[in-house]
Amino acid sequence: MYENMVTARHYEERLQEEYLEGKQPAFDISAGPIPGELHLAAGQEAAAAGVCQHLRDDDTVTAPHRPHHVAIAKGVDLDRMTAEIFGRQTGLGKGKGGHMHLFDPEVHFACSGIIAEGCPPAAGAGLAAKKRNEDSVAVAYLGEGAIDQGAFLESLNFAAVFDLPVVFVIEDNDWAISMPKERVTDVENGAKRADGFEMPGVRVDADDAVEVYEVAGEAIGRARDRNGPTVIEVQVHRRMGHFMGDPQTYRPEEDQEAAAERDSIERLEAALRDYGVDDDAMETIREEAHERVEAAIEWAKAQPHPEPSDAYEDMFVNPPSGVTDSEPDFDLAGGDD
Ligand SMILES: Cc1ncc(C[n+]2csc(CCOP(=O)(O)OP(=O)(O)O)c2C)c(N)n1
Ligand SMILES: [Mg+2]
Repeated sequence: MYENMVTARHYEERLQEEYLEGKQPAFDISAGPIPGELHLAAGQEAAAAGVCQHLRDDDTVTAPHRPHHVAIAKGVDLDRMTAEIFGRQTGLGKGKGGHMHLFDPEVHFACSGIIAEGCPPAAGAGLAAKKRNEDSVAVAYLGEGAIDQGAFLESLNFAAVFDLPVVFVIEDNDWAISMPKERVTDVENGAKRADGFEMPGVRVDADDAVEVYEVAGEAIGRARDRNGPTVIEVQVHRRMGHFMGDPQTYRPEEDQEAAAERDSIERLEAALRDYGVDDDAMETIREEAHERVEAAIEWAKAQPHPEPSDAYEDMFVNPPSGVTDSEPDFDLAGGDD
């Protein structure tokens, strides 16, 4: 868990540096080696590491727009994920999806920029496992800002009715962009959403990886043993803005300071010391994590960009009604239409 958490934290620190290159001084979001938005999850690593530690490659994980810590904990290929974030041809999605759309079929991982969108596919993966008589499970991650979404509530119902092996993990970082959760949600404890579907709902009040690990172990064990779904909510802390470049003018300074003080990585380090792990061993893990991150970034940046014509590959096209088998005829040089 420590290895995953420090890898994710360092990865994001490095992405931040790369992201800002060329974007200043006026913050041109399309400039630099990582074009587009970038949502960082620093401060949320415990929710990823504590849950994914229990998972196998054939277990499914879906994540939202803030996916790096979860992808790393699930074992997504770091090189190809990084190439995707840098928009390169050898990226997981051939450089077309960017950081919110990472898909790694090898380890059954997907994420999406549409919030709560991962819930129905996770329920689908749970249904598939049940029908195939396999003991794999599915985990859907979502933010506290997504718990009023229909996709989440319908997935809870579906998973409950069919007793599916699904665990819903809410990362409560108190904010949905600039919206504090108390202004939009009637419950303080999002795990209570489970009550309406007669499934267990557990909240982990501190972003404590060990506690998350214990709670998740029980939920995933239940799912694997065919005893149905669970909701887990973990209190995490958003150390950064909603996305890179967010000036956070809406956020009280005390809140930002509190998030910076409660560091789940330091908390785990203290726990590891109590378990008898010495600082040198942790330092070695950190050094190895840093090397892995540097190697992934270096590899990704040396990869080719997609060709402009690649934009027309791998697309779903809805033909106009009445047209069923015509081949699209695109003229890249700028033809008649
Ligand atoms: C269905 C949908 N509505 C609105 C948005 C725009 N949007 C992107 S992130 C976000 C807030 C998400 O907050 P939360 O779920 O708490 O996740 P966090 O950003 O805090 O990790 C919103 C409203 C979206 N992506 N999808
Ligand atoms: Mg949130």
